[in-house]
Amino acid sequence: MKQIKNILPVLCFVICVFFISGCNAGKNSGAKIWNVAVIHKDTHPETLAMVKMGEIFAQLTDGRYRFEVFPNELLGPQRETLEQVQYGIIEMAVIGNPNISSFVDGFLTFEMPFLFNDLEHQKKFFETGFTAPLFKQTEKFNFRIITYFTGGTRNMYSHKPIRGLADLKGMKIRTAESDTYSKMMKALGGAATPMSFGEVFTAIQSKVVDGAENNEPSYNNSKHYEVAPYYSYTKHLIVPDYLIVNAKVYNSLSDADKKAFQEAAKRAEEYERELWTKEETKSMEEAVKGGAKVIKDVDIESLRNAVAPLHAELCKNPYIKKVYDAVRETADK
Ligand code: BDP
Repeated sequence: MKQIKNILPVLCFVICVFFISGCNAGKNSGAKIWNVAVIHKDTHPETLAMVKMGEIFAQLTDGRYRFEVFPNELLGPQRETLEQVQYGIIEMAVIGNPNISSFVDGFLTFEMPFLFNDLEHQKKFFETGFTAPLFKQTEKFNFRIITYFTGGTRNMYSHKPIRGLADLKGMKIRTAESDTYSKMMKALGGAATPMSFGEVFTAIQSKVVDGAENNEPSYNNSKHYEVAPYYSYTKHLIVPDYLIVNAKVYNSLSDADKKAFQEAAKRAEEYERELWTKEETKSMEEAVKGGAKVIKDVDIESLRNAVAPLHAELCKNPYIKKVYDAVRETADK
């Protein structure tokens, strides 16, 4: 049994390689193909941004490179696609903060609830360039972070409304796999059940959890409103996603091509943000048509107060504190 467990990831990689080369067969016009994994569907801002980045990079390099974007968890959950990038099986992926913070502590700061005031604050902070040395620290793990993508604001959803702290008592809420989220849910009086994104619908449906938390596009695209119709604006997390690339692959680029790649990434980042707000609105409209009920009168202060000690606890780590202070310095007073 243990042996089967050990060879499973290897088998998955082999299947992925066959799958990818099968998809690329016949399409190669001399361009180098870079494969990109995104867990979201083809119309999600992150997927569209990666398609756009591929077009710009191709343009800037006279068609010497082409991106093949695989949406919908086709290449597996984020943790697996991150490993595929590390091993050079695929070139790039869009990965959530919790998978990165397991390598570099400083990223844990971004998992603190109520850290950023809003998406404008998040943008302002990332524009300072403060994260450049933080991003650099992942290179020793064979991947490089090129840019961040906004992952919107996350809200809780369940079979019942959540209007404040009292409603969360004893609730089991699915979160992404992060210790910080487990501590957050505990501080809120509930419990976190960590699992990968693709497992959430069934977990709510089969009552393994009472609900989950995510931004509007993920709530709508995964049809979570069918099993958790109350979407409550708790606004507890604003967490970035990142575009990562295999370090060797990136370093193999000439200086001019690196510049083109960075330029294409910058434009993709702006494009994703541009699409985001419209996508939030459209997603909620669709979810409401599908039966979702929007709860706006949430006592956010009761949640903010309950998780305040978590900030102090995490800031005991000097590096996390340094990132935390930099984030708070960019907040509108
Ligand atoms: C999505 C994020 C993705 C997370 C996912 C989740 O874009 O990075 O992995 O939520 O909750 O909104 O697992």
